Amino acid sequence: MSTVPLESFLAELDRLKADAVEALAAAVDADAVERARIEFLGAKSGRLKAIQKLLGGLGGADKPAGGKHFNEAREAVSAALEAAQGRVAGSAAAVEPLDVTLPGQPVRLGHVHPITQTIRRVQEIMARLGFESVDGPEVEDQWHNFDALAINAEHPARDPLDNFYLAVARGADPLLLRSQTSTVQIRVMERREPPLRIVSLGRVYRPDTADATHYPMFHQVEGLYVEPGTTMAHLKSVLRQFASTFLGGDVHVRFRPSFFPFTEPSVEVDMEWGGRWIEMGGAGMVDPAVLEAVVSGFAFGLGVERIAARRYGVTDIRDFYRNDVRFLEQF
Ligand code: FA5
Repeated sequence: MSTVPLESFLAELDRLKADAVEALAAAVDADAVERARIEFLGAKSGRLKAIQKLLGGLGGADKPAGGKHFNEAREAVSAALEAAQGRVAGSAAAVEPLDVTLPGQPVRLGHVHPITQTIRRVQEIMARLGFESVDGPEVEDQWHNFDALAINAEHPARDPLDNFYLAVARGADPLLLRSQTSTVQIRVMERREPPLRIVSLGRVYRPDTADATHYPMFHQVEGLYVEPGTTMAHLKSVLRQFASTFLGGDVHVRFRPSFFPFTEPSVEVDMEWGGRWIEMGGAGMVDPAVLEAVVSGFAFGLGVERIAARRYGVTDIRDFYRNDVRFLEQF
């Protein structure tokens, strides 16, 4: 029996391996993979079978090396076959036709957050009372948040521990997250002449510890009314009309003497709630020093979370910000 040289046996094996891997990689469907399987791994006339027959013709000393290479080649071709089978099975699933007559997956719709609902409702009620909605920036300079409101340099309300000051370039005037919406009173009066009837609703920030009636970020509704002949009676009348429309029924509104540097006289505005009085905001006649004009006006600033809590019977304003869908879904 003629001896088969090891080199030509290995070359034959390499060619077969390369052809098989190429054919299997190119196979686009299950039929093509099956044809390649028969060609290379077929039990009767597969090319691997033909090479296996040559093994017997190798010289005795070459047989172990030849057998080892043969086994490796067979494993490589089998692995390529498995990969190709997996690939065409996957693509068969992917092209499975879509049944457009099946019922759709319902999309879960969210809805407007109760605080946003409150803001929109307040704007609507105040618009009917003739108040136009305006906006102001949340990042403020000290002039608009303090100085222009007669909160002078020594005033404790400016304390770094009571405000969120922002880091700015050395030497520049520090900016801060506004601590009240009264800033918007100033911004409006800088641009416009009386008569004025505006409301501004937006976020304000204070490093307060969160509890049932406090949160470090909350919203205020600021009102400003400037017109000759305005009195505290107008202020109370507007707040009462607002409160009874927003909260429904005959809500009791109480004024308590207080102090704000930019109003004179100043009051705290309380509303009755289940037999208790809750502070909803501050108000007063705009101080002539702030108005810089011989015209009278009033201003007020109420906490939006507090009036929303009162309206919806929520006992802890932190619930508005816990993002618990079971809570939010109720509104
Ligand atoms: C002011 O902020 C004044 N700018 C209000 C004002 C406007 C007075 C116009 C005069 C004229 P005060 O700090 O009291 O006032 O805050 C007003 C309201 O904001 C409070 O009554 C309360 O309802 C709400 N509030 C204050 N701090 C918080 C807080 N941490 N969380 C939730 N609500 C708050």
